[in-house]
Amino acid sequence: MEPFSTKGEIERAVLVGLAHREQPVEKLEEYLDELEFLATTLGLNTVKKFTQSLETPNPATFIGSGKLNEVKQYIKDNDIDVVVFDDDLSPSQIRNIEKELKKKIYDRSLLILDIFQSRAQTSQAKTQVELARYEYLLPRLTRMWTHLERQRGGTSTRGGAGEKEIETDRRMIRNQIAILKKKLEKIDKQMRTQRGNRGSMVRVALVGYTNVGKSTLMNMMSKSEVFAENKLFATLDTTVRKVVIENLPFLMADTVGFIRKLPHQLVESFKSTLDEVREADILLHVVDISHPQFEDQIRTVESTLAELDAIDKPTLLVFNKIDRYPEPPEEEWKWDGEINPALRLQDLEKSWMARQDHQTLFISAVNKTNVEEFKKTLYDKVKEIHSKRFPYNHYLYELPEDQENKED
Ligand SMILES: Nc1nc2c(ncn2[C@@H]2O[C@H](COP(=O)(O)OP(=O)(O)OP(=O)(O)O)[C@@H](O)[C@H]2O)c(=O)[nH]1
Ligand SMILES: [Mg+2]
Repeated sequence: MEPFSTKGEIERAVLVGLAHREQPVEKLEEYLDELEFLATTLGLNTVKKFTQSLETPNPATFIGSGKLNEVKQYIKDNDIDVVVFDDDLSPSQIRNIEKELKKKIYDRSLLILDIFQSRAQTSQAKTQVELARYEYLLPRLTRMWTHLERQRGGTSTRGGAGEKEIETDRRMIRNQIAILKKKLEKIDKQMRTQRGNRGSMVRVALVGYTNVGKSTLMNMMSKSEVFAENKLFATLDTTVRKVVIENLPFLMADTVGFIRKLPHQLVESFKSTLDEVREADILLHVVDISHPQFEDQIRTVESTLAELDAIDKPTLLVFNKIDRYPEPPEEEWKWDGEINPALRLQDLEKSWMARQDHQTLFISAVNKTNVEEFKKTLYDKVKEIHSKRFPYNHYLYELPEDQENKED
């Protein structure tokens, strides 16, 4: 299936975000910026962002009816194709909103699912995404959706689909889900065998929020050509490369990035891709320190790791993109009032290094700043595990200076 686009040209979108009890209004702008980045990644052109504050979301239409009317008027006047909500909508909310606006409705999960779908390369990734997308759509089938999907498949029913078509589609989707699950089981088995054949080399996995520079770091370490670009979810498939620092060989895996509110269907169906993370000996948690929300991103990654049962592994926290860190002007960091001063990079480094939970490193993968320090730290970590696992072949990782010491 193609991503959800029938027009064949860049579609115009409005975004809708809601502040409520669990989602403070101060965060809304940042969330919508990220949503716009997601929309751009899928090829949508964001024309306007609507926001509203409610105590709790409206159970019928998510936003209030006044706001919905405002959106309706705007999309009429401005030739809008798509309306994107920053939160997940319930099946009935989607139906009600769609009935009112008569446009394609995306919620955050569907947007992410469609991006994944447009980026999946291998049979495994394609199957995983398709399964997640069907699981997501099954309870949410609407007349509009059925109509659009059928148009894409060339079996359009003029004037929209009826209940009967929707029921047929439901049955078709249930069948597909069963087939896809079987197919995945088979692929998983092959992957397990492949991983088994790799022996007991130490395994390091790059993890982190999307677009932080995991693949760039992987390419730097292994001289491989993993695809890296300034878009969200450039990587979907796990790539594993053998890396050697000094004489010490180990395996390094680059995997899919995480994001706030990653649809749980995706986490579920990507579990086998994420086995590389679950089975890793060491995690390199890469952080984009130039991103204004990097601390939120760290928390998102940590809770996703917890969901994967991988939170307790030895972890190096690698702060990347220090070349882009926005240093605050002097009057801001010297501020000694009640509000926290903006931190300079050196202050930030100190405060993170003072924490005891993880070892931290500050690098720029693009400018190659502190890369030697990074390699040395990683080397020490890998060596620790390697020497326990292979107590008799310690010669493998001898550094030139170790040899010199021995000759003395
Ligand atoms: N300025 C700067 N940009 C960087 C650095 N490292 C990576 N980038 C850029 O950040 C963007 C994302 O890099 P990727 O390596 O694709 O990031 P990723 O974490 O693999 O992203 P996903 O696969 O989408 O999760 C690219 O445009 C890189 O060139 C860095 O140290 N400094
Ligand atoms: Mg990547």
